[in-house]
Amino acid sequence: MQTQVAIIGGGPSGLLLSQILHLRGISSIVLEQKSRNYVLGRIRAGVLEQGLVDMVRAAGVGERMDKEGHPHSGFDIAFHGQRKRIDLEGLSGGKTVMVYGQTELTLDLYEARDQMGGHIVHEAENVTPCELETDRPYVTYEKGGNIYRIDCDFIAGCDGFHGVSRQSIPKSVLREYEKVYPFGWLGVLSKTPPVSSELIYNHNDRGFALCSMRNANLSRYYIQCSMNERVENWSDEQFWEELKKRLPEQAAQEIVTGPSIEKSIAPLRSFVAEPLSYGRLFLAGDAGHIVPPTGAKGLNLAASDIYYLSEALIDHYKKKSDQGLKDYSEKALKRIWKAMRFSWWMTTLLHKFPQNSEFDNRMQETELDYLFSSEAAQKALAENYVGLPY
Ligand code: RFL
Ligand code: PHB
Repeated sequence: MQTQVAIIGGGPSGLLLSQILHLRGISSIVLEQKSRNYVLGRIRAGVLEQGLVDMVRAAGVGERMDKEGHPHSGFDIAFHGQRKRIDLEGLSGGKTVMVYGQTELTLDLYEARDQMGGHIVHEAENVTPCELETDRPYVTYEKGGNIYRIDCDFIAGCDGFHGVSRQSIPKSVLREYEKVYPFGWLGVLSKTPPVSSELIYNHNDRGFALCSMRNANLSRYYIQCSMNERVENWSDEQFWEELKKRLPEQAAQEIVTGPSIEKSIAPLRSFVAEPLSYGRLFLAGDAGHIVPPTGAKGLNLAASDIYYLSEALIDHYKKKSDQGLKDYSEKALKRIWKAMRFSWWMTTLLHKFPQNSEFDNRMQETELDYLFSSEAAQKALAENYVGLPY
């Protein structure tokens, strides 16, 4: 087979890239290791920055998001019996975020690609990017016992943290930065009305908790748990009981609980690979970097990578300019490191760190106290939460 851009990974990064390129007349084939149902069964992000919302609309897939998504103009932080609203809109000069599930966005992208005759191969095994250093790279994969080859001009590595793309860059070229946090998040999705119309980030001596939502009758809650925790050890009752202990009194009293429809544990990690390009391979999204979910930045960073990469590819094909491709890694990494910093800061601010000294704990409390009392500090938070400019 032949295409202009071979895209490895059919998550939000790969699908969004494929859709944007299609609208500019650039062909692509998406290779996804899992089935479509498996991809659509993963419950992940829920908060979209304005930049991503704009991209989704420009890509012609914003209709359902605009109908069913919920713009949020603020969120709460609770700690030691206090609850402070961060007025995102007021503090950021009018910007808001959109609550719309990554699962829904991925479904919308699949449907758009189907309608436009997009070529997506599911259950593609042993995907291997080859000849990256040459100007005729190709990708091989296996399906149904056969081996296939796709010749292309470029390869986009959109295959997430565990994908093959990053591993194809020689160790001598790749530099990796990593911080693994000594805890995870246990998340529950339930068909219950959210406890609050806006998100609540809770700092508590028993550990962090987050109240989020997908819609008026679908709630998403998370509690910080130990790294070695197993999801089987948590009944729904135990989850709700622990969550209530970490919420402000009023929220604990008002929360509506019910059976979980999904329950999973996610480890918390910060990770950056440099550079994000090697020859004709370009990494985007979780393939190149991971943030802990506390700042709601993972999917949004994937979107800004796709913004820079799609512009660069469009310049290559339409303006015969390769400057964007040359600059891609450096440009994307500038924004990535800032989101890394913000996600690390939010994580450090709000979680219970088992190894912390009494001094460390007082610093954390003082940081929260300062945030609650300083508009300048809240402004910095809001500016980052709604998303730095592309
Ligand atoms: P994905 O979504 O991991 O998709 C990669 C795809 O590549 C496939 N793949 C392969 N395909 C072919 N060959 C191979 N060898 C392959 N290896 C892997 C995989 O099957 C998969 O389909 O990466 P992508 O597209 O870069 O998207 C990134 C986002 O998924 C991720 O950053 C966010 O979900 C992170 N995240 C959040 N981000 C936000 O912006 N806001 C949030 O509110 C937010 N909340 C979250 C989150 C992530 C979480 N978890 C579970 C880690 C909450 C949680 C709990
Ligand atoms: C979510 O709704 O899944 C969510 C929201 C905000 C975060 C992380 C996850 O910071």
